[in-house]
Amino acid sequence: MAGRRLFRALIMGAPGSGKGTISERIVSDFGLKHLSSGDLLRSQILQKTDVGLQAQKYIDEGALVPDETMVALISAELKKLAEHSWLLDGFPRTRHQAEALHKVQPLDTVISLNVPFQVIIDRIKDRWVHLPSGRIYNTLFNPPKNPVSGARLADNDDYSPMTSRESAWSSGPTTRRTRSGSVLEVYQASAGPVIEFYRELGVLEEFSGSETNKIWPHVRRMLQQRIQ
Ligand code: G5P
Repeated sequence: MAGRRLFRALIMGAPGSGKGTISERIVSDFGLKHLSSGDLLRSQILQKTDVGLQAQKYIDEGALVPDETMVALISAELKKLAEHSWLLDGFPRTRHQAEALHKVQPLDTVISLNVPFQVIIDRIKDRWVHLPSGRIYNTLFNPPKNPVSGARLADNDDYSPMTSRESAWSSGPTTRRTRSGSVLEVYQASAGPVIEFYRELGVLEEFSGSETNKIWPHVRRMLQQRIQ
């Protein structure tokens, strides 16, 4: 639309902090295009592309996919969204990624979610993955819309509890140094420099809390003031 100012935002937060959930609400209320690095990777994995096969190994180990791969993947997608306002979810995750993005597209706002790790560990105990699509559900907070003909998730072959990560997390990242526990530690190590980068640029907005429904109104209010 001629004369319309485009708005470019990022949402970041630890795995399980509610980025995806809040992104859905932002997209619904403000009409931004949503680009999730995790969704993109899952799609590549399902299609068994070279990028997908490479990414699978890192994700299985709870590690970050290499910066070069991520920058190339996201840059290609952003080119398709050149005429749109958008919300990035999960990228950039390292300072290198943030600097690469900043060179081609500075951000207007960075939403950083601070949810205590113990809350995340507790919440993901109820998490299930729908194997054919890779979609993730929470039996308490966000159950599937079509609950597989009344069957319990545990009885349905399509669903799997996210035990590889969650059950290990439930013992706490500091008490059991498993691949799973390290996912939160990996986030903590890589996110600090990214947060600092955006704080220095003056675009960082931090939101702390334990419940998405309580964090969301604050995010919404901030965006209402920013998006015209
Ligand atoms: P992703 O896909 O970016 P994560 O692990 O960072 O994955 P995830 O797991 O999707 O992020 P989220 O989006 O922060 O979590 O949170 P969510 O899905 O909205 O909510 C988590 C769960 O809690 C859901 O079940 C939800 O219903 C529930 N929930 C939300 N709010 C509440 C609440 O208030 N109460 C309760 N009880 N429940 C709630 O990345 C996956 C992997 O891809 C690679 C990495 O290996 C990464 O681990 N990757 C990258 N690697 C390098 N660079 C990048 N830029 C990369 N991006 C992805």
